[in-house]
This record gives sequence, structure tokens and C-alpha cells, in this order.
Amino acid sequence: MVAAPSLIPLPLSVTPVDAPGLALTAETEITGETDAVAALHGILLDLDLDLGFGLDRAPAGDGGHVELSVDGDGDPESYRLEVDASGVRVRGADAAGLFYGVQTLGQLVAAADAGLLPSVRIADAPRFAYRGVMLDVARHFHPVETVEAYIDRAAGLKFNHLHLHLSDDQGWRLASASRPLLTERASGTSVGDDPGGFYTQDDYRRIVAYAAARHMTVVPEIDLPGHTHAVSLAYPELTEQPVLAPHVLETVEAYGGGIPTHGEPYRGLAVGFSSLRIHAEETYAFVTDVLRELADLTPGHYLHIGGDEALGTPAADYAAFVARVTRIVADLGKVPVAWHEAGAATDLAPGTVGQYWGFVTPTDGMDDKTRTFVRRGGRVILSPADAVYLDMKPTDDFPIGLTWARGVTSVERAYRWEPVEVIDGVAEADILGVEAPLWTETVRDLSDIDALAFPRIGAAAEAGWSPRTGTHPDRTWESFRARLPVISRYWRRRGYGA
Ligand code: TNX
Repeated sequence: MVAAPSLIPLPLSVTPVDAPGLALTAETEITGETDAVAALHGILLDLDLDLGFGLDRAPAGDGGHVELSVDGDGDPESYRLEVDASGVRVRGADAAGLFYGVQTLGQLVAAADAGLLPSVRIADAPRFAYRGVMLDVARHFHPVETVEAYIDRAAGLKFNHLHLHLSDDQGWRLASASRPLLTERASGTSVGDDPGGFYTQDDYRRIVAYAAARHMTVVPEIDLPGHTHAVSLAYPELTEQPVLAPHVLETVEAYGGGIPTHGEPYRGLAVGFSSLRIHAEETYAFVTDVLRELADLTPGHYLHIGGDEALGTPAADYAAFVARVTRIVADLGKVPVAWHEAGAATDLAPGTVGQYWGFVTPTDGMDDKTRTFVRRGGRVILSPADAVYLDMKPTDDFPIGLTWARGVTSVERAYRWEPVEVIDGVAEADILGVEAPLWTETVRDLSDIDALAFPRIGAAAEAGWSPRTGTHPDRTWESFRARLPVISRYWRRRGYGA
């Protein structure tokens, strides 16, 4: 028996072949789809492999052949990869599939001893259509370059959606032509004493294009009707006074940051105190303007309206608001996405997607709310906080991160959960996919992002891409743990602070 190579996320099928593999040398020829050749070239450059690989290189002798092609054969995003002594063939069913085959090849190359690729046959396809990462650019603003770097990391793990949390109590991060005061007045600060910032619409387009080139779709979120304190700095007439309920005062006490004041920047970590004015018609004109601009800027199908932790909004008002706003999104031609709380409303726009952020074992009726989306013909994105929230501390003494999701989230806890077992009544076909959020209250820059994301982002990738637990002998924590050191070396060689 030849050992299977270490790969993350685990492919559908890997068949090691007991035969000589391919020695990669300066004479190895790489041909095929231009984008895929460039993607492989980028990985090889990161790996600093002195093989003379290059786009403009014409190898002289017979050093084997790496051929990257799209052949239309198979499910979306699937690929086949074969290595033998004569070369490597990667065939994608589509361009995304080929891109993922190249990512797998990168991991194989990095693990190859002295440039000798093992002989192997791989057939691979994703379990779920939606595999997401979320970056909160509101609590701490993160510049375009940081977002691009995170896209690189995620795309290498076969994630295909980037959810950007663009607004929150602490700041509004995307310029709006119709409501210019949002970024003029409400983007200057972040949590603590850190500077704020915002994206121009061109910056946003750059992020969308960078993501698209790596087969990732941007899912923008404007968080409504809570998490809207920043709006009070720009358009105070649209927002209520902060609700200083006990849960808010508790978080102020626990985390500091002071009491939120209407119209003043908020630099703390409390949640659930802000609300748009639900009964003011101007509120819906505002929401429509902002969402229309966002829909126009966004080629992807999804538009996220938040809806989480609106603890300062009366329940009936909240339900009426999310029902109305999901319809606004649908009328703009997009599929609305909302955090699971929006499932409290029974008349959401049909097809609204729900994002579940409760625990792996649901509490407080969060599973009931999540089932509403399925009843309304929508599907569910699973983001169980005690498994895939990348902002939870991985160890007790970790310098950054939070602990509210049942304490420390070890790599093992991040790995050991099975999507179809989270919510009764939400079956495989009801699950759109898996998303790993990274909230940034304690996350100031790319090195903080890397420190929290790695290696747990690999576990989330496997939950979204790889076969269901129990259906494949290597879809186990023991196997993942054994593969991790090899892939961690690969991440470090690519310059990720893993
Ligand atoms: C909860 S879970 C939030 C965010 C915080 C996060 C911190 C959810 C939809 N909302 O507002 O940033 O916890 O982990």
C-alpha cells in the first residue's frame, strides 16, 4: 500500500499508484489554460522552487509535461488530476474545477520530496455549492490589500464566497453616492483607538474582480436593522436612541469602550443597542437607496441584510422590517441572505437564505428560526459559532480572540462537527453550504487574521468541500490532524502567517 498524500480539504477520491512518479525539473513543460498556468506559476513562485518554471520558458528536453485543461466533463467545480512518470494532467469540468485542481497540485508539489511527485489519481468535487469565509471590515477596517490576501488564502482552500461585513455600530465601510455622509461622517474610527477607513466604489470593484479571478463571489452585507449606530453619525433622524438594556451594560462592563451615545463614534464591543427607526418611511427610502447601489456594484446573486442581534428593536417591528427588506432585495433581482434571527418573521421573501450562527447543538430556539427559511423555499448556510467562528480563541492564553461561543475553540472542536447533524429538519439538500466568519473586534491586521484563521480555516474548508463524515475513511479528526503539519508547512511557504 502506498500512502495517500496529505491534502486539505480532503478530496472525494485519491488513489495512490504504486509506480514511479514525475520528477519536476527545469525541463518540465507546463501548458494549457492561461489563467491556470498563471495560477500554478504563482504557487510555484511562492514555494520558491528553483525549477525554472515560467510562462515564457521553452524547456529543451523531455522533463515531463504538466497539462492544465478544461474539458466540460463532470459536475460544476470538479476536476481530475493524474500524475505518472510522463507528467501531470489536471482536467477541470469548468474553469473553477481546473483552478481547484491547480490548488491540489500546489499542495502535492509542496509535499514532494526533492521535486518527486508521487504517482496518483484524484477525482474531486465539492459537497456543497457554497463555501464561504466572512471578514468583518467594520469593527476594524481592513484595506483592500488585506482583503486580497485573505482571498488568496481562502481560494487556495477551495472556498468560493467572500462575505464582507461592511457596516456595523463602529463604522460604515463602503462609499454610497446617494448617501455620501455615511463614509464622510461614520467611517473614521474602529474598535479601540484604531483608525477607521472605507472603500470607494472602485476599491469595492477591485475586491470583486480580484475575488472573481480566483473563483470567489463577494456577498456584501449591510447589517440591518440593528448594528446601525454608525448611521446615527450621518443620518441621525433614521436611528433610535441607543437602548441601554442590561445586556448592553453588561458587555460595556465586560469589554470596556464606554456607553454608546447617539451621533458619537462608538469604539467598544457591545452589541444589540442600536436600531433603525422601523416606523419611519424615510428608513425604507434609505435602505432601498443603499441596497440598490450595492446590488448594482455586485455581480454575485446574494445580498446579505444582516438581521442579527437587533435586541433594541421590538420583536413585531423587527419581523415587519426583515420581511419588507428581504422583499426590497428580491425586487432588486438578488437573493436575500439574513442571519437566522430573521426566521422569526413568517413572511420573508420566498427563497431567502438563512445563516445559522448558533452552536453545533442548537439552543434558545435558534433551530426553529433556521427552519423558517427552508419552509419559505430557501436554504441554509451553516456557521456554528463554537466550530467555525475563527475569532474565537484557539487556546486559553491566546492574546487575541473572544470566548463567548462555549469558551476556547480548539482545532479539534473546529473539525469535529457534521453539517447535516446540526439542525433537525435541515437535511443535506436544504444546506446551501458552510461559512467561517472572522469578526474583528480584536483583529487589527493581516497577521492577526492569519493567527486566528490558521489552521482552523482548514477544518471549515473540509466541512464545506469534503465528503460527509462517516462516508470516507479519511474524513476523520485523526486523519486531519495527521495531514495538518504537511499543509501547515505549505501555508508558511506561501507566506501565510500560519
Ligand atoms: C456575534 S454572531 C455577532 C457579531 C460579533 C460576534 C463576535 C453574529 C451574527 N453577530 O456582532 O462580532 O458575535 O464573535
